[in-house]
Amino acid sequence: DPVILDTGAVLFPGMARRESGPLLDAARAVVRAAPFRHLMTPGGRRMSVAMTACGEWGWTSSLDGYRYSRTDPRTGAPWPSMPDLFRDLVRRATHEAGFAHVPLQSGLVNLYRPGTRMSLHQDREEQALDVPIVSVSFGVAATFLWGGMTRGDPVRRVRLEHGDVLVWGGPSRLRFHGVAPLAQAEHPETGACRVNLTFRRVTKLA
Ligand code: MD3
Ligand code: FE
Repeated sequence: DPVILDTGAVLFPGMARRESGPLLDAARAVVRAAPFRHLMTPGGRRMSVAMTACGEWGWTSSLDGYRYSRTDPRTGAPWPSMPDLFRDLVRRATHEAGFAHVPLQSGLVNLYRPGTRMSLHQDREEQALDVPIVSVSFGVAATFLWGGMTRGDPVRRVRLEHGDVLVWGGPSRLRFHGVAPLAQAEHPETGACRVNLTFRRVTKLA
């Protein structure tokens, strides 16, 4: 059953667990076409999360800033298309959480190895802040850091497990969030890793 974490933030524990094999296979196909890479932050740091993307728009970062690109900057080719299995899951989660608009323009694939973390940040490069973000977690469980509207606000720790699906909309869309360093652990489907899929709408609603 869904758990309301906060206004607009709905957790569906294990929603993607039954289909994790095919979903992870689809993610591997994306990674074959657009391999994982460690992006640089505008501040000159190498991100410990390895990333790639699928769909119409891919999120990238470099010394020049954060941006969405229609093509993989490594190759100039369009990002791999978004697998139908991803679309179906995102539609289902978005509707069950009660939102009207489904975030299907961008699918980010994040790979966490032991020790990988994501520091507190806001997702605000998108022009459709009224459309929720959907995220899906696989493999080794992580501690998600759920902050407030300013960086210094207190942070809640939420465990994200294999197959968990989260929808973040309304006032939760702009909260600071991050991921604590991944523990050394094993999962039968991903080994020592955690894989996170994050879906967004990038452009303004017509
Ligand atoms: C809450 N990824 O890619 S997913 C990111 O686990 C990102 O890889 C984390 O933060 C990860 O930007 C968290 C869950 C998530 C994604 C976006 C959010 C939570 C969010 C945007 C607003 C509020
Ligand atoms: Fe984020």
